[in-house]
Amino acid sequence: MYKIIEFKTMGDCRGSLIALEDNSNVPFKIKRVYYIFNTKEGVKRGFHAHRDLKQIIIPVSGSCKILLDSGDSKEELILDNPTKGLFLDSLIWREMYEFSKDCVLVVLASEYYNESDYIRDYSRFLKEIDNG
Ligand code: T46
Repeated sequence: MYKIIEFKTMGDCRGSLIALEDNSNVPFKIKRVYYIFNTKEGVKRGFHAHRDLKQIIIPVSGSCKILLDSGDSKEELILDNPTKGLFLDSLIWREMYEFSKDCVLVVLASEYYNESDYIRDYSRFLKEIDNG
């Protein structure tokens, strides 16, 4: 399952501000935050799913495309709005590409980094969702 979460923007004449809080506009306890930036032209990232991890991806600057694959259906989204976060539940295959030069993705994660939570092989992903 995935969905777009629209964040409330606090704005005044100086500009805009968005606050993210556990179990409020973020539907899990945030254990880790990382950011992806300076992605080179033509590079593709992702190509994995997570067994348990939930995340929210926020394009705080620039844009990229993301292909989301549940095993049954695929959808391509454009991430280009810092007021909208993409919530990704577990067991969604993702591929990211067409990063603009100024693209910065901030990612909020429900768990600490754990390589054994990654499914990096697509046929293994299909098997795990079938058995799930
Ligand atoms: C995801 C997408 C959206 C760490 O050591 N700690 C971390 O917290 C993370 C996220 C990564 N790493 C290491 C693992 C690799 O050696 O950093 C390197 C790059 O990670 P990766 O190749 O997994 O990067 P992406 O952009 O393909 O995927 C990342 C996240 O890993 C992943 O969870 O959903 O962004």
